[in-house]
Amino acid sequence: MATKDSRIADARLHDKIMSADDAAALIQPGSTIGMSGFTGAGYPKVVPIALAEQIEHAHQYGRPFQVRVWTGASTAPELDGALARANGIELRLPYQSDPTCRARINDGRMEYIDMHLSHVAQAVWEGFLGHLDVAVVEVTAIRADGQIVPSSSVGNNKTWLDCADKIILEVNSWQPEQLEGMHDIYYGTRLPPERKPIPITATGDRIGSPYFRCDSDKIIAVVETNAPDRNSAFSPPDDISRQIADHILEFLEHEIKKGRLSSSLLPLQSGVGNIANAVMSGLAESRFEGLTAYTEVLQDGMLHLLDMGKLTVASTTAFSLSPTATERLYANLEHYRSRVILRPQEISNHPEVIRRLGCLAMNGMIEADIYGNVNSTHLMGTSVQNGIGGSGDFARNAYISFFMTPSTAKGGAISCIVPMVSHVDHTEHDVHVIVTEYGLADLRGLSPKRRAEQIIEKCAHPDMRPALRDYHHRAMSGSSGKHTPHMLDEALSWHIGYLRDGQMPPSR
Ligand code: 0RQ
Repeated sequence: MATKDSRIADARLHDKIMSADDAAALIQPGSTIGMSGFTGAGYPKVVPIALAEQIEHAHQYGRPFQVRVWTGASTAPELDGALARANGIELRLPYQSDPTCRARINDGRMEYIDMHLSHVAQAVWEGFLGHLDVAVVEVTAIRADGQIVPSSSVGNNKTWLDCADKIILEVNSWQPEQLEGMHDIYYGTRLPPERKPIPITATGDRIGSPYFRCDSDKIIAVVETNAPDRNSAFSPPDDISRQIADHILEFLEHEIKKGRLSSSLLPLQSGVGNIANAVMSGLAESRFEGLTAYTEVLQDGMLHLLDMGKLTVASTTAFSLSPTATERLYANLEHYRSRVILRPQEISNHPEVIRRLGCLAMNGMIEADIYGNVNSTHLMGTSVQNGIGGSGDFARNAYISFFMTPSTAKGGAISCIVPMVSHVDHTEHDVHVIVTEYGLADLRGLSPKRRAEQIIEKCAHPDMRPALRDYHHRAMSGSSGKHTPHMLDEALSWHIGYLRDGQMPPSR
């Protein structure tokens, strides 16, 4: 039964309110589950843990029990961590950043499909991913008319609610009721050939409803919770992040001088992590005004820009805030409601909209090669770190696409600028600007050989430059093709050298 202060106003659901254990018991082994959750926001807090316990219990009695888990993006230890530790995940998509999942994927015990985040909903509708059995979705409230107030992330929840056979809702009273009205759930997407233009022409446009629709007959369980999102604190920008941010700000000033940008820039997209957050801090100290953001995660730095009034509006699919920033946001939701829009990830990351608005896309990377190909996902070519996330949605369609990294990793043992990346996520065609603490290489309008000169001289660590110059020089004379000169037998020897001897570049 609903309690006095229940957020479940739809009386039809009152006899479906139950404990997490009872709800999890309704999930069958082998199910495909669409769960809410995007960068630690809006994920179900208790049903996945209860499910993990039931899986462990089944395994103790020798009964096989695994599920396939689809989400918006990364989640939290209570979801990915708990299910992975129980050996409960057969397949995971489209993005994760959980250490236990990562270990299991990389030792071959878990299947992982690493997808562009904008592709997921359409792939489900098209049937490429198979049948969706159950949706487990955190929500803020259920209205008397059955419409649902979404939570702190939207992700793929609209698609899960529409496509799943059965639905389990977690109604989390930790999420403030004042979130109501912030979301913009667009129900106009269609599959080809019925597809129509998405009518967003400015970052702040609202084109949908504040609520999810949901067939209440499909709801098999409603679980009441009161638990915080996983909010991790950001470390204050270190010197390297600050230097990277400074190079980007200087570049933006240069673009304004050239008349290619105005002082309100273009809608900003900023990826996950401390470097992206440092760039936002740099923007706070800059002279730029009237900024907007069309992005997929709203981090602390962007909230600060909103507070200062420098950022006028932010469109996102999820919050990814520290505990203190969450407190600030949740204490002032009336103020932020007209300035923040939460959209489904198929819209926040939609190539059509990103191209139309002309976003400035800023994403982290693991390594770039001298010709500008970028690896965002793989360590040493074979182990996945997180996934491509939304970086590809934005990079290919941005007005300017930036990729940022410290020049070296592992205490200087690994160069993040290499002759040939060990895995390609973003090709040379999608990468406009590469930035490290040493400088910024503007690759627009340059042929491969000219790009190599810029990347080596501006971005590589000075200790790594002689070996990179030497490689490029020898490749220019020894390569069979002179358009993108490579010594193919040597191209990946940097990585091989590190794997073998723990150092790169290879000693010659
Ligand atoms: O390993 O922790 O074992 O030391 O890689 O490196 O420096 O902590 O990475 O947090 O800045 O994230 C690309 C992963 C960078 C991120 C990536 C090792 C390094 C460490 C991680 P250890 P850092 P950051 C919006 C957009 C794709 C998704 C995306 C990412 C580990 O930005 O996931 O952009 N991007 N989404 O030591 C070998 C190298 C290395 C290396 C670093 N060259 N070789 N190892 N490492 N460089 C958000 C969403 O889509 C949700």
